[in-house]
Amino acid sequence: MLERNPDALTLVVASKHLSSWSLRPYLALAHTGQPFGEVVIALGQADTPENIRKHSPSGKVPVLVHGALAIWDSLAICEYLAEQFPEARLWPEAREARAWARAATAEMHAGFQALRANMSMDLRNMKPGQGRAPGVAEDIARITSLWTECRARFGQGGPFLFGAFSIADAFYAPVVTRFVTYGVELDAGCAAYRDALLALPALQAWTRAAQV
Ligand SMILES: N[C@@H](CCC(=O)N[C@@H](CS)C(=O)NCC(=O)O)C(=O)O
Repeated sequence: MLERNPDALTLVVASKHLSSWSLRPYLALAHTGQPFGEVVIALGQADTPENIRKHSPSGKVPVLVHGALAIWDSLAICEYLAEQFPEARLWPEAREARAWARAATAEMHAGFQALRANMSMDLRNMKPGQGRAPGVAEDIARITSLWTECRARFGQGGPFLFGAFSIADAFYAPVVTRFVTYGVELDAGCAAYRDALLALPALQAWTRAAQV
């Protein structure tokens, strides 16, 4: 059982080299600066479903455990963190930017099936040129045009989609690592955004931990 201290935060994640869903709330939680514990469940083992079910009613991770409360689903976790730790400014402050950030995040949460199916996150291998199945080029084109538009409209205050780091960046971080793994070439603006995300200490720590 996890600790039931009402203030303790524990993020239950799956194998760090593979679980794009887990990386997203990890980055958001790291951004809050709150101390938190982690439980890592290995994917693809005989006891994986059983281990996940100990923490998650949906049978999927990530799950954030906050005291007696368990929150499943990466987006619900990020929304909860934004509410609990408003000083972390996980959503942009300006109304229009916040609406766009939520739409961009929802688009990632619900979409880009071809990219997900054919370029799954893999932080241990380089696979340049692989994964170019039908629909993938269209997903990449939509993502890069969205990044370009967010940066042009809202990116003046920093290197991320809405200037400062936000939940939208947490959601696109696994796309950035896929673009590296599968050797997807980017124009200068998108490459600068990719490199800003890759330089995030929390993403670097996750990637290091994913190697073992
Ligand atoms: N919509 C969920 C998806 C979570 C998900 O698919 N998690 C995968 C790990 S990357 C999982 O738990 N897979 C275990 C299984 O399906 O047995 C979220 O956003 O958290």
